[in-house]
Amino acid sequence: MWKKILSLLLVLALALALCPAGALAAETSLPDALAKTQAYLKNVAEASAPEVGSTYGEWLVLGLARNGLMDADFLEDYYDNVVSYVESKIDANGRLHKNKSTDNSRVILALAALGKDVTDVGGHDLLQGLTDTSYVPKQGINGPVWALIALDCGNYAIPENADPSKQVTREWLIDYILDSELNGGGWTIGTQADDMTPMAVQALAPYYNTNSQVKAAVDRALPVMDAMQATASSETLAQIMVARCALGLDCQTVFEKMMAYALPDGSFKHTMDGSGDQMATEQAFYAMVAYSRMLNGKTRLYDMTDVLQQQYAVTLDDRTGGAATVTGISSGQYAGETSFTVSCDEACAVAYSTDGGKTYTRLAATAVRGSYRFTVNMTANTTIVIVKKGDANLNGSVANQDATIIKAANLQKRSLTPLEQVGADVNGNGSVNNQDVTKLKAALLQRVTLGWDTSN
Ligand SMILES: [Ca+2]
Ligand SMILES: [Ca+2]
Repeated sequence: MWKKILSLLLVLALALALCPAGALAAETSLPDALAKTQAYLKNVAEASAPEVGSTYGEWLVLGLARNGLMDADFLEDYYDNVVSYVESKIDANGRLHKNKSTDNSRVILALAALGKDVTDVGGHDLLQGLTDTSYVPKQGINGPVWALIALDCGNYAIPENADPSKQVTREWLIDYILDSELNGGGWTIGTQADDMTPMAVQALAPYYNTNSQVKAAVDRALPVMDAMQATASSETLAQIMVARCALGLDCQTVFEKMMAYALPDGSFKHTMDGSGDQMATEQAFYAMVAYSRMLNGKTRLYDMTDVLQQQYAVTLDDRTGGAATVTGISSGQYAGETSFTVSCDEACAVAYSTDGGKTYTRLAATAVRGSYRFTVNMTANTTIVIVKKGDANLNGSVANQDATIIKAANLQKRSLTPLEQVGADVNGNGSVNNQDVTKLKAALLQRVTLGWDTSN
């Protein structure tokens, strides 16, 4: 109680010293405000680890992670809480809630911000819950808006829906949002433009420069958001800040307005005559993070590819002893959907593994005059391996020894590792048997030429 009165007196003294009223808030710099609110939220999270929920959960974690705090113990505790939550809630369609697809989207955003694999959360793929056009908009425009933000945050490929006629695509989500626009611009979950307006702009921002309908709708929303500011809560101002920053527009004016809701302890009020509010504080914080990221040339608040690039880097493992030249992909780059070309002076096979080498999938190539082109979509840690066809012991050369090894394997006198099987499958039909020995021997006697694995 005394502490509260003392802090109130302190605020009063500062306010009197820095008249006129409001000047205190407006003069707080972004770095100072960020540091103060981060300290406040970190204390909250340290007192009790965040859990899945619309407060004390994903938004808290996302804000801290996007401001660079990635290694606190409570973040690992949060991840454990998410895994337990997912295991207890998720249904056969990958949905965390029977009506609200935003639950999947919100958790995806927080996990992506932490660099976690959203396609394997305790063995569940959270993207799967966002694939059905009859489910995603069940709660209204909120669903498609946050589904698009979540799918784009890691540039994720959308998994297949069981019913192809209900397959969610990015185009479908964009069209849904565009079709929901209010007359005169903006979006709502009620009857007039509300926080859905800046949220829809956040979702559409990545398409602003490439889709003229998106650009027109966003341009209509900008004056709507300006008009909203006069009567906005701190949360609405926070959403407008995130939307403007996503478009690379000035956020200083909105930031200064939002700072009028800041309290000396780093928390934020929801309304001017209210008291510190957790939801308002979390939103104000990530809005400031969005602004700070823009000023520092970092990716958008909801563009987590900067984190995922490090987490889901490709490893390129060339076992051809220098015979292969690879272009379009290199070790350490973010996978996603990637096309690359391999030129090899002998017949080679290209395979990839996403489970640390336990299994390999062979990639079919499209021939491009002397080199071969591959396209693969990778969402988790992926190793791409290039081996010479017939090189069963993976030493970079194809010799009689390899034929002997394959023969021994066929007689079950020797086992082949999954990667050795890629080299040993000389005819590329997916299995290793005597045909491969015969073909390899013929090739060694130069009676046949080994071919590439091609798609035709
Ligand atoms: Ca060999
Ligand atoms: Ca074979």
